[in-house]
Amino acid sequence: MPSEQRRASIYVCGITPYDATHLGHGFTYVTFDVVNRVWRDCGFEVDYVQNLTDLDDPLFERAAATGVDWRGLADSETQLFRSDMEALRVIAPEPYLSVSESLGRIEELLVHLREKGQIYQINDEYPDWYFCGDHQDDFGGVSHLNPEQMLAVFAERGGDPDRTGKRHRLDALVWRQARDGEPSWESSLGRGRPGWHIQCTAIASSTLGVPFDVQGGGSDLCFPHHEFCQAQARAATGKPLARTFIHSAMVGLDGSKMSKSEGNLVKVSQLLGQGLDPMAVRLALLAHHYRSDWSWDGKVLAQAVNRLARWREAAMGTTSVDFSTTADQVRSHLRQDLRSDHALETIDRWVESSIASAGDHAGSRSHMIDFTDALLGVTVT
Ligand code: 5CA
Ligand code: ZN
Repeated sequence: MPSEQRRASIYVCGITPYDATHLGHGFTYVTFDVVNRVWRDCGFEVDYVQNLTDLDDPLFERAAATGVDWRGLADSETQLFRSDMEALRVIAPEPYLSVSESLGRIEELLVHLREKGQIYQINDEYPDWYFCGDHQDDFGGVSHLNPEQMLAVFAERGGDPDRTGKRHRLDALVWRQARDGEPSWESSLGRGRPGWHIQCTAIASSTLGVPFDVQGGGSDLCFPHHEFCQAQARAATGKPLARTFIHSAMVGLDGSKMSKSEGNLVKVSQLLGQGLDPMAVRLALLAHHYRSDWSWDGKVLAQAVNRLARWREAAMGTTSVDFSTTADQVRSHLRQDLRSDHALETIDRWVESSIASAGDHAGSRSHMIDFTDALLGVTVT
């Protein structure tokens, strides 16, 4: 729970813009949008920051493979992401900072870490910089993995445990020296570009201060990404980056994780392009608890379309059923464990009894409309 009265802060890891927003991203950002809405409903002023990973290998590789300019690819995918989020009624983070406009913040943090002896340069043809930190102290506090598990996951998720010249196999790249044909920038660590984890550490700590309340993202970011963000901030400031980490579950398709690299995507823009109501997509996402992995299929969508139609019917009709008790129950489901699935079922019960009992409780109808709009981001009018 937020520690400062009336103010809460959250940093959610943003997209790498090389392909369109899929339902897995949609689930993650709608989940944190509900966190934002629930906090606001509790009376907090919310500081919500998000990054855009517009400098990273997968983006450069996709641009090279398809023969397009990486900047153009990043810009057009970012535009599409923003319009998808708007359609899904996700409240926009502020600031929303790209890595390319945050190079100064990243360099400042790296210079500080260098002064403290927390990063070192490899002695070979490409003298890249690595974060060594203190691997005994608190490392593992985010992911709770043992060293063996860490090594395995590190290799799977972009790490380079076997790079020669590293002091420790888990040390993370923080500044990659320029290679021919790769985009690079001048800096006091040499010409190059930042590694992944340090990007988020720098953007989050410089905008929100440390420690802030929550760092969020999908569960695939727990290790190594969030573990390293936490370790780097601690090495730089002596304080944790975030007090709490929240990870949303993975959305799959046909039994495997939906991911750009696997290519098994259901894109938000595709569904909307087929004429699907964005509120049905939002309801389909909200029907799942944020900590349980789930798979997208036709049934999930059909249920959401049907649910939206029932909610709209109730919102447009007359009712004799008071909404206040329903509102209290929904609040409590959301505040306790972000049980959006139970919240929707609670509203379903009001909707069905409302449709079954026409009356003249007009205040209750408008209460329901405003409430679902504010707390769940679902418009039913
Ligand atoms: N740019 C980094 C974070 S700094 C990144 O992970 N980008 S991403 O485009 O791959 O993912 C964007 C967000 O969506 C991340 O929070 C990620 O954890 C989440 N995400 C990715 N795939 C899924 C999925 N299948 N289900 C749920 N969330 C997902
Ligand atoms: Zn991140």
